[in-house]
Amino acid sequence: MAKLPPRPKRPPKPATARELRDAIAAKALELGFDAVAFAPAQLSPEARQQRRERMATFLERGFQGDMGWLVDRAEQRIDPATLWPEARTVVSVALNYGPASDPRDVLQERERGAVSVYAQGRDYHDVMKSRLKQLGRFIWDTYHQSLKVFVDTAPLMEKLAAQQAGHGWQGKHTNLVSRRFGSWLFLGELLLSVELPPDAPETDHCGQCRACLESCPTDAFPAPYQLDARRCISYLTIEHAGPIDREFRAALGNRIYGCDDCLAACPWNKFARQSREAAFVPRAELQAPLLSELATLDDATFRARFSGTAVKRIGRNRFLRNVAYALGNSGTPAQSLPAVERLLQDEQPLVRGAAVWALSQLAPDEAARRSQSVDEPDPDVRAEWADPFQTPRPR
Ligand code: B12
Repeated sequence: MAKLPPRPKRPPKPATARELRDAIAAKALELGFDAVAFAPAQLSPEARQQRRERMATFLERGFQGDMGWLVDRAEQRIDPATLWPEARTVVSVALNYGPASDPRDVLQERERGAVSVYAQGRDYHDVMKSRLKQLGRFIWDTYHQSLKVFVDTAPLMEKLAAQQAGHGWQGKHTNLVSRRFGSWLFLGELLLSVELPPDAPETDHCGQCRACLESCPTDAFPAPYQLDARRCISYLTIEHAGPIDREFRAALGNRIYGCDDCLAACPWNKFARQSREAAFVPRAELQAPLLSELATLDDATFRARFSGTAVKRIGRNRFLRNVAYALGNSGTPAQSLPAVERLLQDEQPLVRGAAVWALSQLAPDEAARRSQSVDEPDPDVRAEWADPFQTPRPR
């Protein structure tokens, strides 16, 4: 939550609730948001109960995996008013990050890495937060209204807030789908202590469609509208810290940071348009980078190359782990093996362990031969060598 600036010296501009709402909406669009809408911050008892039950189901089934922070403040996530009891209005803003072409095209280029669309430009957290703060400053300076700013990291369910404000609906892939922007919206919020006229919530338009559910390479949707994050490639490549379970390694393909398959499969994307946001123009180094080149990154070059992007958040070791699995899936031993050899010598056990698997995929006989005489200090990496051809565990 961002801190409020000091109280302004000028007296507040008098405004009716409608005028205030219109001024906030106009300012948000002027700041470059693609859409802005309003919802009440107070939930009805029925809505609160429904959210509580759905959250409980998610957590009981362990769908959050290692994301313990989803459990820690579950009650606050359910109800924005528990975050800030004076909150009366949620201002929900959205930024379009629609790609220029189908992000799944790069999945065919197996010697290159696929970075999901949301991470190819500048880190959206920074872009959203800076604009939300500017919007907050405008409201505070002009109207002296108390407020709090949120994006992503706060315990607030942003998709539900956006659905309530009418930006779209939570689709079967669990993300917000918009009639105007398809699957490609970033979300952010500002809470206000003043009550403003709300927009109408959006209703579900998924119908009988199952395109997103069927597109998932790891079968991460146990049911429509439910995601088992532990199976989601986005979670596995970004949030999960240790080695990725063998069951998923082949399915990762060349995805080295996040996944767009369920988003890209949505038929509502036919109404989507390319982002007009300069900050989200894909960086050359994040558009289909060569895996063999990424394998040479040390901590300093990783940081320098991905400075200001979301990729930097996962750190060099986790990123190189993903690169190693992708090299194993490249199907091009002649090109990939030198990079795998390099990663087998890496200082980090996480990276070495993933490289053992890559070797077993690209040169099985060589992996079997070397596994007979391994000099490896780390027990996890030794376990990878002990049986590099282990079959995946059944689900
Ligand atoms: C944790 C998290 C993740 C986790 C878990 C994802 C998830 N589905 O929750 C992981 C790491 C997997 C992830 C991945 C991605 N994320 Co994320 N993530 C978040 C975060 C921080 C919290 C979401 C959360 O609270 N999840 C907890 C569970 C309980 O929520 P849920 O899935 O919505 O579960 C609900 C449904 O199952 C529902 N439900 C159950 N039964 C039924 C039945 C019906 C009929 C209905 C309607 C609903 C329903 O009830 C549950 C509780 O409300 C938000 C930011 C935020 N603060 O909201 C961003 C956020 C959701 N992520 C975002 C993005 C962009 C992504 C990725 C696309 C990134 C990528 N390309 O790799 C993927 C998409 C994967 C996917 N299909 O969801 C955006 C989504 C924007 C949008 N348009 O919706 C957000 C909002 C960030 C932002 N500020 O823009 N993410």
